[in-house]
Amino acid sequence: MTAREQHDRMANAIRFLSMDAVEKANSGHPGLPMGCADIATVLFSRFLKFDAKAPHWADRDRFILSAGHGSMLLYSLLYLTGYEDMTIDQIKNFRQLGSKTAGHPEYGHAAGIETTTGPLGQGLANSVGFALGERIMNAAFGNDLVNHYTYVLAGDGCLMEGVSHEAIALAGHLKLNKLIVFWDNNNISIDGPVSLADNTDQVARFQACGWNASHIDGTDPEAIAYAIEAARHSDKPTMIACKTTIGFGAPTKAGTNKAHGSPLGAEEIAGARKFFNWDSPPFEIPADILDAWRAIGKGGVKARADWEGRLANAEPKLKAEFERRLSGKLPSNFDAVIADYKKKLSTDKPKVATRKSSEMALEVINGAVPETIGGSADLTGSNNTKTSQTKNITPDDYGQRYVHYGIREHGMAAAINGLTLHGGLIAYGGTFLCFSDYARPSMRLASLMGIRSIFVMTHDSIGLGEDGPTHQPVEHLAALRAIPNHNVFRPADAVETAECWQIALESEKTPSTLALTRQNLPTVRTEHSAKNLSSQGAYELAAASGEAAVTIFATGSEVEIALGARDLLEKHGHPTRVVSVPCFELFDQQSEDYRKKTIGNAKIKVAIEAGIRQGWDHLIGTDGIFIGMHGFGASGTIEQLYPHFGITADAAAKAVEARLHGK
Ligand SMILES: Cc1ncc(C[n+]2csc(CCOP(=O)(O)OP(=O)(O)O)c2C)c(N)n1
Repeated sequence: MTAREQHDRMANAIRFLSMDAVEKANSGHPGLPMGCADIATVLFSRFLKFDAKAPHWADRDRFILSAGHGSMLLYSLLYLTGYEDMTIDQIKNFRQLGSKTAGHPEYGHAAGIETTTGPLGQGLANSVGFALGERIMNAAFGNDLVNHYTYVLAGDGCLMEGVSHEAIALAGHLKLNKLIVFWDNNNISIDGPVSLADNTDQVARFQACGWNASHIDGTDPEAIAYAIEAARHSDKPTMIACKTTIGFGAPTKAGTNKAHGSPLGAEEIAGARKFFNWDSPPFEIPADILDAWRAIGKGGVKARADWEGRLANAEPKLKAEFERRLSGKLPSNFDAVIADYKKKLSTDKPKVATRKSSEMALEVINGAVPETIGGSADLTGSNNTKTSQTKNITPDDYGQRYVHYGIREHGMAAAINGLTLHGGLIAYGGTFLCFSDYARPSMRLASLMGIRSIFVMTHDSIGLGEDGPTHQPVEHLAALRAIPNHNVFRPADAVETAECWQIALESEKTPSTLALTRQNLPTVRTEHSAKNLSSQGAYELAAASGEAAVTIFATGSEVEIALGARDLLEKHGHPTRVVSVPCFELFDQQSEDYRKKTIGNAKIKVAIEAGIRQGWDHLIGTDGIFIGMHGFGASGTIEQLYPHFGITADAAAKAVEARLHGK
């Protein structure tokens, strides 16, 4: 058999596993794997550094299928190369409940799936974080331990999504030359030809963003190999525009949108079997071809063993630090550092905005945790995300710890996910809470994947003042709380802010958003507690003088208002307690006993939060009093806005008294 024949048969193994799995599932996308099988075969057989039996090897090359609808391409590759998670039964159970072969690749389902893709553009945008993570880790640990490529397969959809532009501009700016993107340039998307909606010269676009980019025939193994080889020696990121045919080999559906999102049908598959001269039944791969693929799966064994040798011989401190960072565990003195810092805060009682408290906490954290990588989407001075330890990462110096993401909230959040998924790093990035909307698709995926991405969202209410309603978040806390597995923190003072940061860093499987104020707030936690009270989600901050008639729940800046309302009510003879609620999600995870005790039996329950009511009824009941926002904010000073919207201690006390007096 010639080398070309061997290549073709190996590529056809991907094609038939994909066609047959989609057919059996009666759902899925056969077109992409059929069109891109040559690209994948060349990449995996000749370039990708990996060992299928050690899928978590830290220095493996990463392969990201950004066009997640073509998931069968990835699943086929994982099966063929011998990843233990990916058995032939998993392939047969494509898209069935409980299988590892979900409709779109899901991080954590099977080793070898580096990130969850499906929402188009995300994988490409994640890859910027992966490639940057590689450079950062390389700068910290050297070529011997960290030296790998990030390969991405993206479709027309990924390139049409807006996030792609943020991602490629950032990658070009940072000169991430070990990032190599294949564009499946097949001219087809779901509605039909791409020309229905797009005529962008993608090669020119990537070039304009500082990439190498060129066109190749994506079905010619030598052209593919030549392009990859050139990309690996480039000083810029590379985009290879691969001309392919969607559903290649399907007699009538190839090259049309009919090969995109549904099974090909028995007749079409029979035609493809003829076309490729493939006579194996579904899910059976000829032994010589499976052997050849399995050999590729073992191709990286020596490279991995050599790497393990280098790690074993590395300077012991460096080795220990490398291993600690990759394990995701914080330095052993971390808790003590935070405890000391909290003690100091309760004594100093600073009156600062929680965005400033966050910066103060980060100054301590970044000093103790060298793997944090900060950043902001062009609001560094407002988000207070930069500390003395975090100097700018530039193309000339990846050994630093701060990313100026530019005005690219979505690209930033996706890159943060990529940095996190790369391993060895804890990434956080900031913008205004209102613009979490721009980052939300990636924030949601962080939650779905269960990873430790951290989002610093300042200017968290009308308290930001004159910028007005375009910048004043109203529904954002509720909207973020609606995402499963996402801790939304709204700390009330510097102590709670330190506690929330501690929890965010310790939550290895849950992303966090910290909602922080622009305006100054007093320290309300004036008595030191060794315990992290915020970890309970809600706790009694001020007890009532007698049996409580009123409980006021509040978060963030409104805790001060709640304490003011308590003073007024107590003066008027109504025993009132205040419960601070820094995190709904953590409160919901407490024991029923604790929740009952914390919510309490006071006749009147009040919530104060400068956002919408949604979500509060589970604490105050539908008959509780809500002091907050009922629509958009307004432009004015903070001193005007809180009274204007009725969010004051006086208004809260009056509402309670009206209720007490039966009005
Ligand atoms: C953000 C997002 N929007 C829409 C979709 C639905 N969708 C899945 S594939 C696809 C078309 C993608 O076209 P292309 O990238 O050219 O893939 P091909 O048809 O060539 O496989 C669309 C619109 C999605 N998965 N993600």
